[in-house]
Amino acid sequence: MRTFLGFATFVASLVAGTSAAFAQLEDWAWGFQEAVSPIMHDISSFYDGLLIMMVGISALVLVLMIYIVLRFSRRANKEPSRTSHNTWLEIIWTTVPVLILIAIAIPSLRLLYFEETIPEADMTLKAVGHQWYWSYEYPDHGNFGFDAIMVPDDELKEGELRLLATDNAVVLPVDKVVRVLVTAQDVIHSWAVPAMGVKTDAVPGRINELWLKIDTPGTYYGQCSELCGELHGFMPIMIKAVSDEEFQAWVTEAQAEFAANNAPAISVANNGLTGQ
Ligand SMILES: [Cu+2]
Repeated sequence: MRTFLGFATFVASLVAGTSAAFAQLEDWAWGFQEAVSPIMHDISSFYDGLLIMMVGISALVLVLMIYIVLRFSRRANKEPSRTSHNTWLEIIWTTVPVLILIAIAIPSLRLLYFEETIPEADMTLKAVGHQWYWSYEYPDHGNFGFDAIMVPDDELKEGELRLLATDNAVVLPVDKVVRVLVTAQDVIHSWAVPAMGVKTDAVPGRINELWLKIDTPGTYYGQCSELCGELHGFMPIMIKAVSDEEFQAWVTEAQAEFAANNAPAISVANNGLTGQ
C-alpha cells in the first residue's frame, strides 16, 4: 500500500510538473520555464492542450487493447469471427484521426504565424553571434554596442549562474515590443531564450528577425542553440528585463560606457577560455 501511495504521489507530481512552471532555473525542474512573453504563453497553453489529447488517445488505445486481449483470447473466444471488412468502422477510424489532426493543425499554424509576424516594434535590438560570445547593438538608442562574454567559473559573483551569466547583460524594458535582429559574424549560431519562446538561427550575411514583449521584470537566460564550434556551450545569453524608467537610465549610462567600443571588436574574442 505504501509503495502504491508513493507511486501515486510520483505520478501526481509528474502530471503537476508538466504544467507547473518555474520562475527561475532550478535543479530538477520539470517542464518549461515560466513564460514571460506572449509567444511563450501561447506555446505553453498549446503544449498543455496537446498533452491532454495525447493522454486521452493513449488511454483509449490502452483500454481497447486490454479489452481485445481479454475478450478475444483463444480461451474466451473459441469460435473466431471471419469478418474481414466493416465499412462503417473503416470510415470512422479514418475520419476521426483526420479530424484530430485538423484540430491540432489549426492552433499550431495560428501560433506559427503569431511568432513569425513582427508587430509594430517599440525598439530594436541587434544580436550578433561570434565564436564564442554574443555582441549586441541598440540602433534606436544612439547605436551603442557591447560584447557579452560568459563569466568564467573562478570569477562568478554571488548569485551569478555558472555557464549562464555574462559580463554585460542585455537590458530590455518590460511591456515593450522589442524587435530582435539576429545575425552572425563567423559561423551559424542560434539565439534562443526559452522563457520568451524564441529561437532563431544567426546566419552570417543574413538577418533573421524575432520579437519579444517581456511581461515580468527579471533576469532570463538563453544559450547558443546551433552547434558552432569548440566553445558553443559557453556563449550564454543573459537578459535583464527592467521598467521603462530603469531602462532609460541604463541607456544613458551605457551610451557613455560603451561609446568607445561602438564597433564590436574582434580583438575581445579571447574570452579567457582559449589560448587564442
Ligand atoms: Cu554559437
